[in-house]
Amino acid sequence: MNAGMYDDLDRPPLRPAALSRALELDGWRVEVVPSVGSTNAVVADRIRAGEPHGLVIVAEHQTDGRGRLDRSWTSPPRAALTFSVLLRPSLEPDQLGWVPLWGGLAVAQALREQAEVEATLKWPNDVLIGGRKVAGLLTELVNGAVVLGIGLNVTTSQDELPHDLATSLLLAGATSTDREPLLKAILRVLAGALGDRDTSAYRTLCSTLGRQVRVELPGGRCVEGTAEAIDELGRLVVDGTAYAAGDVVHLR
Ligand code: BT5
Repeated sequence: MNAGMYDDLDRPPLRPAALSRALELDGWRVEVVPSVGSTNAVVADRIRAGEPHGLVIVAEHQTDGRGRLDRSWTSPPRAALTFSVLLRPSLEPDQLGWVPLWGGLAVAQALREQAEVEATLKWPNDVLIGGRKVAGLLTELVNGAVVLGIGLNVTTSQDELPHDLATSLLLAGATSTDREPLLKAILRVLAGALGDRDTSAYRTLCSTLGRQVRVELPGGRCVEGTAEAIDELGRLVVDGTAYAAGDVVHLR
């Protein structure tokens, strides 16, 4: 498919006033911006300026979308939901590692509910449909507050995606590709997940558990083995050793 086939009818803009009215009731303050470098960077600046919990910055387009480890996140205008949430949760220190996992869980559960797709999670928080990545999350800590950045491919075509292991809701046959209800569902489920602090729902949707995996560790070292568990800190346990960060490849 060619990107030029998509026009405003296929990718309608978000309606900022309606969205922020609807989400205000749940305690979120939503701002929609037409174009920005990275929504995570905007929220980080707002944290430094003292902004309280609950701000959500949504960009119709990002010119410098960021992934983890200095990688980038790319998406054509209005084809995706790209947004960052400012969280100031009062957590026990051992719950901090769960925040990114609860973020991924919220996206997966909202997609199951709202778009009727079999979304699962690749540890720590890639959201997959049929083994392909539909959403990625970038969590950053800034002055003790959390920036939870979410990129969800909605109507992106295969040509517009960076590789074959990426997908979008449209490509995966979702029953809805309407970004407003999707965003509302994600934020509603996220508020619930942060409130419940339940660690079992994540394990249920985590397709990494029980798999043979390769973990590419931050220093460049790799380990291979069986993903046995998620421990109480949210770390992935592979053959008896717990890892707090890394890129996981599902081997089979
Ligand atoms: C992630 O990084 O998956 C985190 C992505 C977070 C993006 C959101 S958008 C809103 C907020 N503001 C930001 O600036 N960022 C957040 P990582 O696991 O490192 O994956 C990055 C890799 O995924 C890249 O190296 C590409 O190979 C691939 N990639 C890039 N764009 C993609 C897309 N649209 N869909 C699927 N994969 C993509």
